[in-house]
Amino acid sequence: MQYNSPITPTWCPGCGNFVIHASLKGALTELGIPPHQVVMTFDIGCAGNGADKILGYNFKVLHGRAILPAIGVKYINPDLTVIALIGDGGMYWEGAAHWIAAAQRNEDIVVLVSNNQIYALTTGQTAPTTEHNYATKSYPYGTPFYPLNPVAVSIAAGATFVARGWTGDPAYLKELIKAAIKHKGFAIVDILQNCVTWNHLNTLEYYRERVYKLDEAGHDPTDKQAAYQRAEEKDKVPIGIFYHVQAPSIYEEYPLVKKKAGLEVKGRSVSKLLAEF
Ligand SMILES: Cc1ncc(C[n+]2csc(CCOP(=O)(O)OP(=O)(O)O)c2C)c(N)n1
Ligand code: SF4
Ligand SMILES: [Mg+2]
Repeated sequence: MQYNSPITPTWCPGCGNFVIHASLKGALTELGIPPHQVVMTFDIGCAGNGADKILGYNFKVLHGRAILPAIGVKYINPDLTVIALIGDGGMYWEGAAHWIAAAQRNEDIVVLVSNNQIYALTTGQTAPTTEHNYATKSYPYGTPFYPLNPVAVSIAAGATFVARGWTGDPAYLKELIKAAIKHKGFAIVDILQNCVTWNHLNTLEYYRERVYKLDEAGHDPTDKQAAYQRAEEKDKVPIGIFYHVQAPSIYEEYPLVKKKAGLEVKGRSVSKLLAEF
């Protein structure tokens, strides 16, 4: 496959990140997008360690900051496919302000969240999506608060494409990623990712008993209230596209933003600055 990297992954055997990368490679390949037209920004953490495991113009950034360079790249070259890959800790806590702002502004990027419901690389601390009462390194007597709902918050913030995937169904995940890439505007796929080392509650078996597909349940992704109701379900876990509408991106609303960001920096041409650099 043209996206395969020669670097051997260091993830634990059975880690859901293998599935996410396989689904992403399949999605890009089936959409006919070559690696040189893709820029991927990787956060810190096990998810972030995928930066050299898939070909593309990839780079790693500080924890919680993967969205910012993605937006910058898209401003300068809107023809590129720009994808930020982030863990649940980096996205929903350290990077939460960037997540909300990018959704509000309908920035034209794709965000894929490896949501293993734990801080994995730092050996198993409570994350924003950790289940109530689950005992972790940081809360050994059980996580005292309730998990954040990434789908509901993304919709409320203004995201125009909001989906949930699961590493137990790679083919379905690939289709969700393809739909996110094709979407014009802010697209987020919260991916329930099994972490075999630090999350012994939300396993593949746990979700296998609970997941169902929204498109097979007659869900209308243009219905915002229905999307919220599905997002709030607890006993069953819907996967698929919760919310999908077309809305102007920040470029279409404010063409001057694109012109200024893409062509000039304080009155000087970007190409001239780059030549000097
Ligand atoms: C600003 C900052 N805070 C904390 C850390 C330490 N740190 C490194 S990886 C990590 C956990 C990341 O968890 P998550 O984003 O969920 O990714 P995962 O490892 O679970 O894939 C943390 C807290 C850091 N590198 N930078
Ligand atoms: S600790 Fe968890 S998330 Fe990290 S590589 Fe291992 S299984 Fe994957
Ligand atoms: Mg995590």
